[in-house]
Amino acid sequence: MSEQLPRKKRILSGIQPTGTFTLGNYVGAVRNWGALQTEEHECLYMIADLHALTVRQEPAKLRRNTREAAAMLLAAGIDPARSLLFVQSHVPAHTQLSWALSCCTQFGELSRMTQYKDKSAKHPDNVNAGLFTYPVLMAADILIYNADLVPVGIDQKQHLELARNIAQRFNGLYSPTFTMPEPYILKAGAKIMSLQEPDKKMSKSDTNANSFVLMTDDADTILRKFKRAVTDSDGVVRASEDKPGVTNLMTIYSVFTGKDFEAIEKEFDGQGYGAFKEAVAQSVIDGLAPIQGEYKRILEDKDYVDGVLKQGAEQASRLADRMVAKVYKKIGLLQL
Ligand code: ATP
Ligand code: LTN
Repeated sequence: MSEQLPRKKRILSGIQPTGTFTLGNYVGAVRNWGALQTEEHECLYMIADLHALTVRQEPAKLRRNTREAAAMLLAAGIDPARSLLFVQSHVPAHTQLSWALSCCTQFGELSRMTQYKDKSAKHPDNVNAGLFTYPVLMAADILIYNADLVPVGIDQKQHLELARNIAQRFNGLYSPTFTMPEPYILKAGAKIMSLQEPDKKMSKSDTNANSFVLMTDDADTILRKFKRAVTDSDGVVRASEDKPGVTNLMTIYSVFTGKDFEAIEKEFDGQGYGAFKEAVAQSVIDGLAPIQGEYKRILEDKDYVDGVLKQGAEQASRLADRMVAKVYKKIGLLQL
C-alpha cells in the first residue's frame, strides 16, 4: 500500500500598503514569512490594498505604495518560486466571501475590536463602515484558502480569534467548511515599540518620523533615530517591564544578532546607553543593507514585479473561486 504524504500546512498573511514598511513590520511579520517557505508549507502572501482603503488614501500614492510593497516583500525574501504573492483586490473572491461571512458576524463582536477603537479615535472624521467591518474581510482572506497558520504581529491576534469564531459558527450552521486557522506569533519581536513612546506599538502611520525606522532608511538616519530613542535615566542595559525603551532596543538587537538578553546585558555591562544604542543601530544597518540593495534593484524592474503579482493573482484566484462557489452553494444561493 502506498503511504499517504501528510498534507502541507497552508500559510497565509497580509500587509497593508499604507506606506514604507517599518522595522516593526519586518521583525513582527515579514521576516517570518520568508522563514516559513519550506517544503512543509504552502505559502500565500498578500498586499491588503482593500484594507488600506479604510483610512483615506491618495489614489496615485496607493498605487505606488502597492508596487513598492511588492518589491519590498520580494527583497525581504519572499520567493515567487515557493510562494504566491498577490494583491488582495486582484482576487475578487475575497470580497465575495466577506459578504457571506459578514452575515454570520455580530455587531457586538466587531465593536470589541481594539484596532477599530484605536483607529476610529485616531480618525474621528472618518469612522467609515469599512473600518468597522475590516476584520470580516480579514477573516475571508484567511478562511478562503483554508489557511492553517497565519504569521502576524501580536496586534492582529484579536482579529484572528474573530476569524476562528466566524469559521466555527459557519461550520456549525451549515457543515464543516473552513479550517480553523492558528496564529503564528514568535515571542521575540511580536511587538516592536515606538522609539519615542515605548509603551506604544511602532507604526508606519505614526506622525512622528523619529518613532519608527523604515526599511528604506539610510545608515545615518537609522543611527540618528536610535541615538534619539527614549530610554530611562538609570543607565543600565537590562530587560525589565519598567524599562520598556531599553527592553525594546534589546529585543531589536537580539533579533538582528541572535544574542539572548543575558548575553546582551553582559556585553554592555557598565557601558551606559551611548555605546549600546550605537551597537543596536549598527546591527540594524547591517541587517537591512542586503534587503535595501535588492529592493532598489527589484523596484527598477516594474515588469518583473507586475509579472509576479499577475501570476500570484491567477493562481490564488483559482483556489479562492472554488471556495466561494462551495460556500455560495451551501448557504442557498441559486446556482444556474
Ligand atoms: P498602520 O500603521 O498603517 O496601521 P502597521 O504598521 O500597523 O500599519 P500593518 O500593515 O497593519 O502595519 O501590519 C502588517 C503586519 O506587521 C501585521 O502582521 C502586524 O501584526 C505586523 N506589525 C505591525 N507593526 C508591528 C510592530 N510594531 N511590531 C511587530 N509587528 C508589527
Ligand atoms: N489586518 C492585517 C493585514 C491583513 C492580514 C490579512 C493579516 C489583511 N488580511 C490576513 C493576516 C491575514 C494588518 O496587518 N493590519
